[in-house]
Amino acid sequence: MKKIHLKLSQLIQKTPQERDQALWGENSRRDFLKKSILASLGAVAGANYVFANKIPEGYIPLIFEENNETKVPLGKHKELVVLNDKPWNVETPPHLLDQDFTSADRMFIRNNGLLPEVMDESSWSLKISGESVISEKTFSLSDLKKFPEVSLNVTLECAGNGRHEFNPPAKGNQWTTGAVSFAKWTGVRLSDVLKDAGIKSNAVYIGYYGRDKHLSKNRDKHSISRGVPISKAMSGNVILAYKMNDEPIPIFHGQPVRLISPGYPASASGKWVKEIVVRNIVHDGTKMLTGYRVPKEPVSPGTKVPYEEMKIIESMPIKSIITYPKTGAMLKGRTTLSLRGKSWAGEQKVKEMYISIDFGSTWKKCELESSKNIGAWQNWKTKVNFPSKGYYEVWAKAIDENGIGQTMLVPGWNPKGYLNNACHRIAIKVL
Ligand SMILES: Nc1nc2c(c(=O)[nH]1)N[C@H]1C(S)=C(S)[C@@H](COP(=O)(O)O)O[C@H]1N2
Ligand SMILES: [Mo]
Repeated sequence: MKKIHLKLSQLIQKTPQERDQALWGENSRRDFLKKSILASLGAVAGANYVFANKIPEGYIPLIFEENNETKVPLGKHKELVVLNDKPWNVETPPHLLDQDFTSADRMFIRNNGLLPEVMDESSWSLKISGESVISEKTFSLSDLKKFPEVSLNVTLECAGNGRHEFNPPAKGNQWTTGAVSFAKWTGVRLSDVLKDAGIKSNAVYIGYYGRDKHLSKNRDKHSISRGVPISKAMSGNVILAYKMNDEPIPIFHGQPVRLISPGYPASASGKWVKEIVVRNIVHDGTKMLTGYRVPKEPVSPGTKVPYEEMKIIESMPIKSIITYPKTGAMLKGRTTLSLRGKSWAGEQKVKEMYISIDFGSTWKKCELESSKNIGAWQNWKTKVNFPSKGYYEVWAKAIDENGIGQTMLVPGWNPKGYLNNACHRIAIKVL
């Protein structure tokens, strides 16, 4: 279980040493948590845990979690959370994702290298090359715009979203829930462009190269170069986008052209793209072999797994978030609350959405919007009635069209901490 920072001043009058001893001492941790949390409910929450008897053994109510405060990059919403500024890695608190489409100022940033300079659109070009292309070809932006224009509503989620919960911890950005966005992306189908250059029958994968620089500033090194299987590339739902939410793409998100691979880890959606290679092998660009893979078979936490025993992550798993209200909301003088949020399921659709206010004992079905297109998130909403004053948590759970649902707590451990699709939870107090 991850290390919890209790807000001591609000909890019990102990020194930090005594607290650490109590939390991490050999035999007493679980007992301590259970007893002290339940015993000090009044003091901390200022209210009763109405479903205290339903709280799973060892579960730590959200009210004990800490926030951090940081500076955000230019143009970004001040409530975004900066995990790293070299390279920029910035996440979005769930309540800021309540919009229909995530606005540019709220969109999370995941950079592996250094931000490139803003490019003059008239000098931008895209090269199509690789062993499995019939004739290498270069397209200007106006050449590209001659292909039919398409728009897709796409959820982009970093495969490492939720990594902070894995134990033993995985190296890398400690994303909580905020490495996800939803935007309308407009551009042309990658398949139209590839057909124009001509694809050999031995093509198995495509890979992208972007204009961002490697952290070492070595011009021959790429910070990341990933891709998708040729079947996905040719499916018509992978696009070369030049607009985001009907505007030119902002520099942080790939100006002027970005690949969009709906349903896949967002790392397959290359930003600042300058070249697409059509490969006769599974693309072996930077972070294809070593990153974005999970064990083929479940492993016990902490196991070292060689990359050959792992598989490349393709469609992302079922997931959901509560975007309204914000965690910590207080209800004064009423016991009903409208809740809403988003759910998505990689290349699948979300079939059902549920919430629980009693730590997962009972689940209430929510109203769920149908999917706009492959890779789009679906809005959900519901109303809940809280039986009395006190502290509650709302847990949200989505189920995909194959009947696969989210786990309540962290799912299968993997060395790099990918694919944590545990239920999102928020704290509510009814006063
Ligand atoms: N060229 C390039 N493309 C990239 C990246 C990058 O570092 N360089 N990061 C990838 C990863 S890991 C993610 S999660 C998404 C993040 O997209 P965003 O920053 O627009 O939210 O971009 C992907 N595309
Ligand atoms: Mo990512």
